Amino acid sequence: MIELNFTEKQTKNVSFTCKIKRTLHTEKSSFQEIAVLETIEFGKMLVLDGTVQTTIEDEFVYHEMITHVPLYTHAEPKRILVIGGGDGGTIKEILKHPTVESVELVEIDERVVQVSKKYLPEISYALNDPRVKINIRDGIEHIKNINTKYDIIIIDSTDPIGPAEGLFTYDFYSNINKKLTDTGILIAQTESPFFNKELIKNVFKNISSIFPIAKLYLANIPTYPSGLWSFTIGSKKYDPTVVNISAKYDINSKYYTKKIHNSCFVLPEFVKELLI
Ligand code: AG3
Repeated sequence: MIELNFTEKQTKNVSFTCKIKRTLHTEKSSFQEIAVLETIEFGKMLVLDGTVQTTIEDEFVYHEMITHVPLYTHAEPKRILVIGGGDGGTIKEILKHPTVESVELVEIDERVVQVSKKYLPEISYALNDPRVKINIRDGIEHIKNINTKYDIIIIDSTDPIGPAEGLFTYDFYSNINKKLTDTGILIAQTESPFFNKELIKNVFKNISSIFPIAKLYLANIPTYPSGLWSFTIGSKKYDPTVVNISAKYDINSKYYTKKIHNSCFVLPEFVKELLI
């Protein structure tokens, strides 16, 4: 029997391999190499430039955690902007919140949206919701040029190499700060505390120098490098660790719970050390 495998080289010295049934799609867009694979353990998997973005089996951890922590922290999230996230997984979680009136997705690569719509409807279905506006544009340019303000801005980016590099910079966060309302919240995916220590340190330093409240939280995502993943919040008013969420509406989720909202901010010592 022929055995097919996909391998992501997570670092120079560590690789992640999983057995696949077949390749559903590959192409080279103007920005990156896009692939959809059918894996045995994780179901369909979206791969950009050789790195795992999301899979049917574990997408819920990342998409719930990048969304529900900031949206439950805010008293009344109405207008949301997602930068990146062309697969639509974050959008599907945002729309579970009854206060949300509009969501804008700013994705640089139109092909990621189209491929996700075609091959990953389980994740991308909410992209067709009437509350969602899709803008195919560079997030950095968008943030500089818009006149609207948002309650929450979510940076659902790829790794800080290639098209997403500029999405991890001081200037970008500071421009985002200007496009948030007075009670606004920024949330960014910030990689692995095992493999991206310098990045986490820098991002946290930058976000804490721009926002009065900065916090980092963790979740377990099996298909991402090291499995332990971080998210960083910058908030103008609401502190995600003290807000009383127990009184709030309930939503359907598989990873996020109100208890996890509080516990995800409890950090191991080696992670805490990155934040000083
Ligand atoms: N964005 C974060 C993916 C980072 C994974 N890194 C890696 N495999 N080296 C996910 C986008 C999902 N909407």
